[in-house]
Amino acid sequence: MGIETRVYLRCPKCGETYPLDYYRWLCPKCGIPLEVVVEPSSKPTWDKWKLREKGVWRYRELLPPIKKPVSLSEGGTPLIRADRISRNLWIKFEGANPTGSFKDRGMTVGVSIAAEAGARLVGAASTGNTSASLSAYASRAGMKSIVVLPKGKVALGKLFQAVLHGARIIEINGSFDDALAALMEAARRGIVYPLNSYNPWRLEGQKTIAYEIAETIGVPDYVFVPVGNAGNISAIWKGFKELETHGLIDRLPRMVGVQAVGASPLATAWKEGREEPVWFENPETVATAIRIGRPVNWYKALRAVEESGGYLLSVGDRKILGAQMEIARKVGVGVEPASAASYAGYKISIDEGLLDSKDRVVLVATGHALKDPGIVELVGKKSLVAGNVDEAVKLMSELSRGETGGGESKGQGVF
Ligand code: AN7
Repeated sequence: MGIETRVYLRCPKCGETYPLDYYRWLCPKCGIPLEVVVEPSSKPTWDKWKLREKGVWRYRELLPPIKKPVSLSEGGTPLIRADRISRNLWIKFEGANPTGSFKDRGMTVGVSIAAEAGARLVGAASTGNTSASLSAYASRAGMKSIVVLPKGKVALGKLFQAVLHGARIIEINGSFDDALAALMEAARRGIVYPLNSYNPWRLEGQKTIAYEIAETIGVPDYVFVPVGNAGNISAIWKGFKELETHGLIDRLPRMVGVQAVGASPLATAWKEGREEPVWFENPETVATAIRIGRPVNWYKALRAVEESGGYLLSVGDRKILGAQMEIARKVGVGVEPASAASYAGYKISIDEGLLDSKDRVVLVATGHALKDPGIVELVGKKSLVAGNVDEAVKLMSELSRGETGGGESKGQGVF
């Protein structure tokens, strides 16, 4: 049946290519993660894609060919216009994925590849979301999973998911970067098939974020992405470039990467005009998902930002929490702190004149608010206590008149 899709690996730095190999992650010359190249056997077209069900596999011409994907119907997430903030602002709500984060897009491809590679035990180091996603997809595939987590630093919702789906959990006294070092050593010894950011296959699923944005509203002027290991921003940029290569779009967006101040190896390098990251040995931020000091995909990410004409910046924890609350209250979308970093970065960009209100901007909201319920006190929990039904009714009456201070307006009814 005609020509087959061609899949091989390429070093993003030196350009050297390598034949398809599920166990090769790094360029032997440059020591950085390789990227996957998919040369489709049939021409991808929007018309063809639009006839299919929404989700990652709708775009299968540009994905590694997999006969029977391990899938939970990931992708196809809402792109919500944030009218109450700006008519030119959209939020790509990745919290709507099966396990509540964009990681599912990568994991459907990654676990499918692990199955093709004959793996029975898959593993990942994680700040939380990767472990939640990996454990769910491993269960779906009938595989076992091991996750290595920085002890005491993973948000409760994510830890619960890993427990629920039956992952073997190792909590390491150290940072995410230590967890990753351990996992990759186990992978080198053949103990476990690694589905970490070193593994280029997951990024193939994540690039579909770009396809969905372009399909829904065309190409925006800017895409804001929270950056940890820097895989996602690289994947989204790869996605847009592929659409251009195949004649499906005729321009490209600028990519903006947002890090937390306490974990900003790339944003710091950008600010200081350096070509390599400034490693953070003790990263710290309320946005635990992006509490990463040595981002594995730094090279791809810096190139994505540079090539696209975008920039990197960092935002403080207070701004992240404020942004989280504002999206929740002005848009109705609940996101976890790391995801709110993109909105915090957007606000700073508007204030500093880096963006114009006419620019069309998409914020990638990477994970669901329910992932991290532990910060309820930080967000400022406000509730009133009623001893019985009558008291509760009385409190509501007072609230409606703005008398108890719980309502937004003072002295007026809420309605
Ligand atoms: C909500 O789960 O790295 O820059 O181990 O969970 O591609 O790393 C999570 C990352 C942004 C950063 N937002 O993405 C993990 C992990 C959320 C995240 C990121 C993560 P990358």
